[in-house]
Amino acid sequence: MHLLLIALITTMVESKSCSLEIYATPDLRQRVIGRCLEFQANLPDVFCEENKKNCTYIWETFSKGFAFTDPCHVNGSGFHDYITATNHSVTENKAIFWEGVYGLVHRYSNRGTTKVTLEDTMPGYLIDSLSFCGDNNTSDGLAGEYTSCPSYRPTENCSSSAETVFWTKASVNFARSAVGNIFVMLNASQEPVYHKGSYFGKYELPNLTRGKVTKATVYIVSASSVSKGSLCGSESLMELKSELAEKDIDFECQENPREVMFIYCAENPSTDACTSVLTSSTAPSSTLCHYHAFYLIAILLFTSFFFFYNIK
Ligand SMILES: *[C@@H]1O[C@H](CO)[C@@H](O)[C@H](O)[C@H]1NC(C)=O
Ligand SMILES: *[C@@H]1O[C@H](CO)[C@@H](O)[C@H](O)[C@H]1NC(C)=O
Ligand SMILES: *[C@@H]1O[C@H](CO)[C@@H](O)[C@H](O)[C@H]1NC(C)=O
Ligand SMILES: *[C@@H]1O[C@H](CO)[C@@H](O)[C@H](O)[C@H]1NC(C)=O
Ligand SMILES: *[C@@H]1O[C@H](CO)[C@@H](O)[C@H](O)[C@H]1NC(C)=O
Ligand SMILES: *[C@@H]1O[C@H](CO)[C@@H](O)[C@H](O)[C@H]1NC(C)=O
Ligand SMILES: *[C@@H]1O[C@H](CO)[C@@H](O)[C@H](O)[C@H]1NC(C)=O
Ligand SMILES: CC(=O)N[C@H]1CO[C@H](CO)[C@@H](O)[C@@H]1O
Repeated sequence: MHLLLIALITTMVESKSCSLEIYATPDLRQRVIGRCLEFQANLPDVFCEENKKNCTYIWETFSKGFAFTDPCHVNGSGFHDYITATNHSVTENKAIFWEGVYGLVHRYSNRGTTKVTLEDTMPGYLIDSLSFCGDNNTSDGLAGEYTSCPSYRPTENCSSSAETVFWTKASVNFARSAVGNIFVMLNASQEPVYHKGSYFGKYELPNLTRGKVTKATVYIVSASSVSKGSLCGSESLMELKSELAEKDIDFECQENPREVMFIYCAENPSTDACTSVLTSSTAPSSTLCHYHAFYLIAILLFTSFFFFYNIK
């Protein structure tokens, strides 16, 4: 019964979310305030009683950034107070930038545990995947449930939508917060793999701080198995390397790194890249198994010896 209900709800939700995708997110205020409460509740050590941020105030700083604005002509300075209100430092050596790998990079970052994406920080977490824009024809100045909003991806006719301007500001702020080694996850199917016009190329890389960021490790993820150097040595990656060098940032590049592929392959086990990762991993892990077995047997013998000795 329960299973049937869950299956029913899932199909309802799935079929509905597709048709609503282009529309402004309903209940935007409640969702942002709810996420703000949840973000702080998940980090009780950081947001202890005296450090608690006012979520109503945060919502106000966010919504005033685009309320009553023309959907395609939003002034970025409107989000300044929101960024200031939610801003926090990012743990050294943990910032990860990305393009074209939304699901994978967030499963890998594991809500800021393994690495920290913009969407794991407070400014990004509260707004992640929401669709919003202004409207002069509503009482609060925000687009209602059945109004469509221009995407976060800038287009020729709509280069300054609320979402584009918001994510630009948030990306610039995130890049400025990065310290130490940074990581960049890119998708091998995108042409070129590193694109100068992407959010990373256009807003994040130029705003990394020289001297504060010392090294960039690029992870390129491909569904097919990669011959060594074919992606890391490509023209666009060489361009990225030289752009980083201008900021004295060392460049390292890895194709289908194992720590990322184990997560990717859990969901895509039959892709070429995954069959080779799983095969190549047997050598070191089997040695490990031998050691484990050895210790287990030793411990078993030892404990059983004492067990029998005590009975006597
Ligand atoms: C939180 O912010 C709202 C809106 O700015 C304000 O009305 C309210 O008094 C603030 N609450 C606290 C506890 O400071
Ligand atoms: C919306 O209304 C505000 C205030 O009334 C006005 O300044 C602004 O130009 C209007 N925008 C559009 C797109 O009509
Ligand atoms: C954006 O707002 C700031 C401050 O209100 C103002 O100085 C600037 O001229 C505005 N920019 C545009 C493009 O309207
Ligand atoms: C955000 O926090 C970082 C790190 O603490 C700091 O360097 C930066 O100046 C802050 N930015 C704003 C807009 O407050
Ligand atoms: C890489 O991009 C392709 C094409 O857009 C997409 O199908 C694939 O899911 C992406 N890979 C990852 C790991 O997100
Ligand atoms: C909103 O727009 C509709 C049609 O464009 C118009 O009929 C209505 O009066 C407007 N409402 C307000 C509050 O301006
Ligand atoms: C942009 O606007 C122009 C003129 O209104 C139109 O011809 C063109 O198709 C639009 N381009 C896009 C990508 O929507
Ligand atoms: C401080 C700084 O370098 N800001 C830059 C961030 O990136 C954008 C886009 O390249 C530049 O316009 C800013 O000047």
